Amino acid sequence: MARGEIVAGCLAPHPPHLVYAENPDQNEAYSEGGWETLRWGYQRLARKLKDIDYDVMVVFTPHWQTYIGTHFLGLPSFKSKSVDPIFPNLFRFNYDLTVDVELSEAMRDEAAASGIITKMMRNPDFRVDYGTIVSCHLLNPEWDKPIVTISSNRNAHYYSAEVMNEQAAALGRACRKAIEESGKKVVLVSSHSLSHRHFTTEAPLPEDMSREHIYNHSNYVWDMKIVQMMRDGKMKEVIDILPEYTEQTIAETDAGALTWMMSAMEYPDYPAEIYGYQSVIGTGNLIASWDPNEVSRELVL
Ligand code: 2X7
Ligand code: FE2
Repeated sequence: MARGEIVAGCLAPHPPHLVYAENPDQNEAYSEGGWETLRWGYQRLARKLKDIDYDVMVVFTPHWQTYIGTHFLGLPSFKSKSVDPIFPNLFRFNYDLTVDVELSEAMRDEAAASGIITKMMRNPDFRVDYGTIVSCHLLNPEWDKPIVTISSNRNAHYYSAEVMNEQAAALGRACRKAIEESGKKVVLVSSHSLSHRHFTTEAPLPEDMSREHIYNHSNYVWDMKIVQMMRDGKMKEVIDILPEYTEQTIAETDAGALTWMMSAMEYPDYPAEIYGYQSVIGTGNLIASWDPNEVSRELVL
């Protein structure tokens, strides 16, 4: 069997606003659009992924929060309605997705062997979180590939952002090993915003773009620093300063997803592809991709 490989890594933010703005059949709410910079960036990245040969998308999400160990989806399909707890006005999405249980179990086994507490989610009534659904829908609106979701163990809150960084890096190493042994081609998805201070009130029309802007200048400067380091191929350095960045901007990197993905990809030293940056209800959101194949790697923006 050929060695499995990670064929791309995507930073894929999940504000439900982006799905709301697209008006897909699966979502019950109706919008007049909005947040085009991010949506057009997603559309471009989704087109690139169509040209990449891959078997499964593996998503690490901040909105499946587990306090004892890291959990993995463990049934071949999940079907239900996902309602955003903060924005039920925007996101009531009917999903019907398939899971690569074999790869999920292999990653769990490898993580467990490295000393990480783990569990498979085998409850058929489990509701898949909106982070998974938003990122997967925007990267692959056809939903024609199986996924695996990995939960966010809340080390950052129980211990510290430094402990989270170490634990998520260990999980990344274990997942890489499992992927290589599986023989599969895998797209990794790190589902989250960058800076994460957000407004506590919403515009009467949520998609009124005259009301949208970054929460404060400090968050903007930090986000741009991180984007520049990604462009410069300095992912080890980004992960090293992540605890400080996370604290200063209340970044959603607290979940461990970016650390997990970069560790699994062995800290790329080549430039990230940048697809767009825009605020959503004040948070900073970047769409980026790491393409290990230098033939298909592009300078996008
Ligand atoms: O989960 C989110 C988020 N990360 C950013 C913005 C708005 C809503 O939901
Ligand atoms: Fe979020």
